[in-house]
Amino acid sequence: MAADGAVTVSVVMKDMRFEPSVIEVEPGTHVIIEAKNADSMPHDLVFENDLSTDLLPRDKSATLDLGVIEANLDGWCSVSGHRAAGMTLTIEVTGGE
Ligand SMILES: [Cu+2]
Repeated sequence: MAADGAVTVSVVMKDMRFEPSVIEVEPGTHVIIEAKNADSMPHDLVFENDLSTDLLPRDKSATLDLGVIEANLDGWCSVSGHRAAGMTLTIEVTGGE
């Protein structure tokens, strides 16, 4: 954990999946995603709040600061067909209290 309590989560893009595909956090958690593409094709990571990584070629990484998470947040790969194929990532807020 960083000084402000930020949690950095490593996510790997591989075989048309995000691993992990669900990240559970307590409400109010500052989440930073470190995404790495370990697949042979390019991928990106886009969230419903419009935050996104660049399109990442193989072996490239990107850091995405999602800020403080208070509610579930859906993400996906915006490359055509990938979301439908299951390339999704959900930040899931747990009970917390
Ligand atoms: Cu993709």
